[in-house]
Amino acid sequence: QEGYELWLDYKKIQDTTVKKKYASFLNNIELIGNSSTIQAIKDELQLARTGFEFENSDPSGNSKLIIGIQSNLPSSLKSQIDTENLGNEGYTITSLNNKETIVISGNSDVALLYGTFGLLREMQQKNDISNLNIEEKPKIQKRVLNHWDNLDRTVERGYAGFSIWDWHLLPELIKPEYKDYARANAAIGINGTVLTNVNSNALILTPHYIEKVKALAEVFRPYGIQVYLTARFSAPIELGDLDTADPLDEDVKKWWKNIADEIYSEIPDFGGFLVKADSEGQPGPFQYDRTHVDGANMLAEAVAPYDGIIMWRAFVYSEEDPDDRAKQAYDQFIPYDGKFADNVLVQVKNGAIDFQPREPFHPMFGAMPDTPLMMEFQITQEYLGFSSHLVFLPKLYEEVLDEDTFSDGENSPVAKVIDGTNSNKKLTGIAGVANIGTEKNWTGHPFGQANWYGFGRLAWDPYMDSKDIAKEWLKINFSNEENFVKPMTDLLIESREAVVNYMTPLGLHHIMATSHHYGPGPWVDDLGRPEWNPVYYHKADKNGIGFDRTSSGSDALSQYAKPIEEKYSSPETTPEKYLLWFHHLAWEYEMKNGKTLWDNIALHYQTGVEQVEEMQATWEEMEPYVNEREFEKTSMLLEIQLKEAKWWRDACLSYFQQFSNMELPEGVPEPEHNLEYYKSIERPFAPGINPSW
Ligand code: BDP
Repeated sequence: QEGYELWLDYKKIQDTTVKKKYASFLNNIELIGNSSTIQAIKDELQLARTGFEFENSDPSGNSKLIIGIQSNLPSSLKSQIDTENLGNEGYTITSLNNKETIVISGNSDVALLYGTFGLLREMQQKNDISNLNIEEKPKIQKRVLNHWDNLDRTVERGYAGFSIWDWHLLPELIKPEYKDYARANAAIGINGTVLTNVNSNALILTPHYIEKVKALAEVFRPYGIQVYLTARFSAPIELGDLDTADPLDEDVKKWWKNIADEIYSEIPDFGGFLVKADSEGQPGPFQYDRTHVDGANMLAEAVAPYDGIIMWRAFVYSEEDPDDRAKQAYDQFIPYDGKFADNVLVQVKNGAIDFQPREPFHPMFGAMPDTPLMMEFQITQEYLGFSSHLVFLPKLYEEVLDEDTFSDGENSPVAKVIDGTNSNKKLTGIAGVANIGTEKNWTGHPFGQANWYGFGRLAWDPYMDSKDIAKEWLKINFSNEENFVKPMTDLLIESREAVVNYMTPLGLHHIMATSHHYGPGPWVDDLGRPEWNPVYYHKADKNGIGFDRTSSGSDALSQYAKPIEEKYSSPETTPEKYLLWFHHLAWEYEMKNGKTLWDNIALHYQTGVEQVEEMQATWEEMEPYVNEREFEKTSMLLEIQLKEAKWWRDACLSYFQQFSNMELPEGVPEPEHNLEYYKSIERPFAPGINPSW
């Protein structure tokens, strides 16, 4: 009822024919092997049988489900199952023996677990399983959640309660949530989790905490999930008795090696470290006149003997650098292409500013052919209405993954950069900043779960269609009836464009209110650093609006490949969705539909509001398919979303209108209040704020 089960809610199967068919396999299972992962498979199948209510169905007929790694299969089956190219995690699900046998196979027990979840997913969607021939293999190696969880259990930019890691009671108390978290992640192919905030606390590296981390790692291990931690660069000073954290200092190197030795002696499959250095006040190598490469490679050396990796973040922008913030990460990192150690991934946010409702892809993708780049998406909705707005993020992720970087000629989408296709990268990765907390349903908004789910699915296969993901999730979670799935798929897909429209249409960005980033604040101009202020990003004045990133402006455009640079250098050929990201244009500028820029901005805001109204109308019809609590909760949340979409529209249009001095076009209502009113709205409490900005 509360949504705690996530996508592992094995609901009773009503249709008797379907039920009989599925039960005939699940009631006659041969599971080959003996490990904690095999036990996990067994447990999961039992949960499914109970949930589906198969227990009392006859195991009639000769149907059988066989699960085993290829080399362990009975010889009659072995020759029929080819797992040679599946790597360690890929699996096959095959119907054999006149379709009376289903075989799940692969090369490791974890592959079998993935295959089992694969089969259960088919059943949850009530798909036909009579002739299966599924072959799946993840396209990206490190598929990782990033928790921005602090040791005091607050969650930076977390809107679903407190951290699920109960540090106080670990390692003695192992909450059932830990295992359920692992199951949910394994079911969508996530194989790593960074437990702590990128703005990190060195204490996590002390034996006291490592013992707790170890306890979690033990719960996750059977599910193929590795644990990672964030490493605070200044830890040798804070925890050791060193007076420097200089990455080239021998004592510092030794200190980190010791830490690695200690961690690995407790957690042999520890994944490695995620590091935010020299960014937003976090310590890093710069203080010692060293580079990102010096810092990353020093840590990489410490974990290399154990196959550990370093995920070094590229989210950097400097106070001293007056240049366009969007350019800075590229400028800082490009010179180091090819210089990072083999076990370093450079982790890059999807866009060059910061997790906006829409950004063009980060120009680093495609510009570092000799460095493995890891994608960082945000699942928690920092800039997209927290856990109160329904926004289906896989649509956003897909847009980024599909964008052509032209790095290796045409058809070099971001997906090919991060999955290694374009340059045969040995190490590949993708991260999602989690939206998980202690709320009963994990994510607060019932539809927040779809974003966690969708992130996992795309991490496994970055070429998946977001529409298919939406359908899958809707069927598993609610109902597979066409009258539900069809309109709700449209709703999910459209929800992303709705939020862009009512918050930041036509390439506008970062005009959210101060520090908490909730609600509109295009007028804010008094924050400590210029690039923290919305006015820096929209640059509205009486001559027009938008950030000129062409050669007549900051020239950030030149960081992209030539075909993009050429196309976007003129507003006429720039995709309108990115117009004001790259151009500063007059309010009267005529757009493709023959209307002025001002009219288009206003109409987009209005469309955003109308889209939320449509979402509401659709949802009203869905009552028969959804449990009462989730129905009610989502209805109330949509009401909030509508109110706030109007708030965004009215506040932004009142503000921009002072500069445009133009009337609102037909169809856009006058704001209910004056600008002063919108400016005066304060949020007395907003969760997840880093107190430092
Ligand atoms: C920004 C957040 C801030 C994070 C930072 C980061 O506002 O809380 O610490 O990104 O990614 O989006 O490091």
